[in-house]
Amino acid sequence: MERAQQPVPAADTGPGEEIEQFDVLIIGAGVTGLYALYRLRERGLSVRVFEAGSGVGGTWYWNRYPGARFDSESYTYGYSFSEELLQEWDWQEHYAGQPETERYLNYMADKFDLRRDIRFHAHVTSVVWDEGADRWQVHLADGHRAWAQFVITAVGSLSAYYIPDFEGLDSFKGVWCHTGRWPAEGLDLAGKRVGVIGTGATGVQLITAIAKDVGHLTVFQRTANYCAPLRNAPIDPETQRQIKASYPEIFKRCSETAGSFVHQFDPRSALDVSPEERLEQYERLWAEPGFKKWLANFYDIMLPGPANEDYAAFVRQKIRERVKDPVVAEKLVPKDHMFGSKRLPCESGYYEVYNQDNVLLVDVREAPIERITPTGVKTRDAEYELDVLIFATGYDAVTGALTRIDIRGAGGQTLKDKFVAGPRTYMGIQSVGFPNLFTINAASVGNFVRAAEPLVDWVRDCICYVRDQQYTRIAPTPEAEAAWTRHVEEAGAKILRTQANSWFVGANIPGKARFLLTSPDSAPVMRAKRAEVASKGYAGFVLQ
Ligand code: NA7
Repeated sequence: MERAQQPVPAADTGPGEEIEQFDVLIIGAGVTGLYALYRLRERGLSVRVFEAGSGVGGTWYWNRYPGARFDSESYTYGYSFSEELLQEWDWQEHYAGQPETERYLNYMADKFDLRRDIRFHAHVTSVVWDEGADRWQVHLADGHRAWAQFVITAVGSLSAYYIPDFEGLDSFKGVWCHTGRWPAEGLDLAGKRVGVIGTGATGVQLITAIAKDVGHLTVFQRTANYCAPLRNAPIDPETQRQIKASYPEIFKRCSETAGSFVHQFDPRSALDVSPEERLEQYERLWAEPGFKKWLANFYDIMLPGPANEDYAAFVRQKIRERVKDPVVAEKLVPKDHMFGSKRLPCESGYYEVYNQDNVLLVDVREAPIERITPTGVKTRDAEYELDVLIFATGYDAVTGALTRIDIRGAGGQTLKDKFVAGPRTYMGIQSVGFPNLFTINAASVGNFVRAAEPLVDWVRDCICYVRDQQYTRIAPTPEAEAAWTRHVEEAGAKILRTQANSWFVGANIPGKARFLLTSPDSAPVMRAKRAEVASKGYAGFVLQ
């Protein structure tokens, strides 16, 4: 049973203004927001989603750049909650491209009639706690307002796009865009002089996809990445049948791994086998699709130390073999960070792009970008004429999407101020002083939908518990938050992810405090911790 949504006149409303009131407001209609809407509505709560875009999909709505695709296996990424949805949807490729994923999310939204509770073009500017009433007031850029007892920020962990503050961008006479805001109508790149800044997972996909069509491509690379072949392929009918028959096993396998991917590490150390056997395994996995070569390999290639360095040397050699010009090859070989300390981009012909005559690699660590000019990009050493400039420069990850909204909690404190030295939360989910605000975008990582489903289920159960027990608010205790923050720092210091300068630790954004932005714990450990907290009546939280 759904409760009717009652517009309620408020003390601070203008004449005739009615503010909608909901039990739960969700910000964002991406994979997490859609699922949260479905699950909360199922429990009879009145729910509204505010989505800035004109359609559903979040990351898969905004990232329309050529080459955008999964590097998780498509059938591990879909929702697991509906057997009907699983059986109805035929993934076309092992690693689906953006258009297919956006279609899938639209199909899901339509199948479960989610759109009637989503307000599109709804850009949330502020979220303000009303102390006396124990509810949030949410403001949109168009002046619309709503109240909700609970707010869920399903705003994504990589959605606040980042464009470096280069001098002169305003003067550029060509066309420019960020990959995370690729125009829906597309960009005509045929025959054009195109520049791409950034060679992370996004840049690698984009560069590979456009290199053949553009007239000339200049790639501005600051840090070379370890990249591995994706080896994508269409899903044939027999494989499709097998996938559909084995979803329970697929999801069970995913639920047992650290990042909710389908691959299990080899429990052996790379150093416990002979060099021949080690190389045989490296080569065998290298020939396989997706993340297997990384996540199904000897477990200790993902720990700082000699096994990691041995595998890094193998990958570096793979890069050298594919690039004809040895000088260019050396520029593409990463030397300043450990394999796996950054996200591994999967590619489909990336390195061969640099064998094309129309492609130039510019090392901007050697000769930094000085400014954007009306006609292109000027580095310390040269000027590059461009018709189109594309920023594949990443995101103000996890916290950026929160701090770009004016979120004001109890006593008027802003979340931005509170997070100035890094996120201060309990399990990523809530922060002291911000009752009933579930920052779930700060608590989900890995194979995204696999991680998001159990997290959303936990939040839904928590909200229902608070209401069923006749409480009006829930927030962490200061002690629980401090202990979690310490845990992130201490446990985080030991993992590979914190060893490189990447978005995982906020190092890609000038001035951002260095702090691990994802949980240092594996997905199974996080699920167990959350389950224990719930089983103890939400231990570590204050319910009032
Ligand atoms: P990433 O992985 O943050 O990559 C951003 C890229 O942009 C990276 O190569 C950066 O170089 C480069 N960058 C950023 N700022 C500059 C400046 N000022 N000058 C030159 N180059 C710059 O973002 P992606 O979008 O590729 O991937 C994000 C996630 O999306 C990824 O992890 C997947 O999970 C999907 P740097 O390495 O910092 O030297």
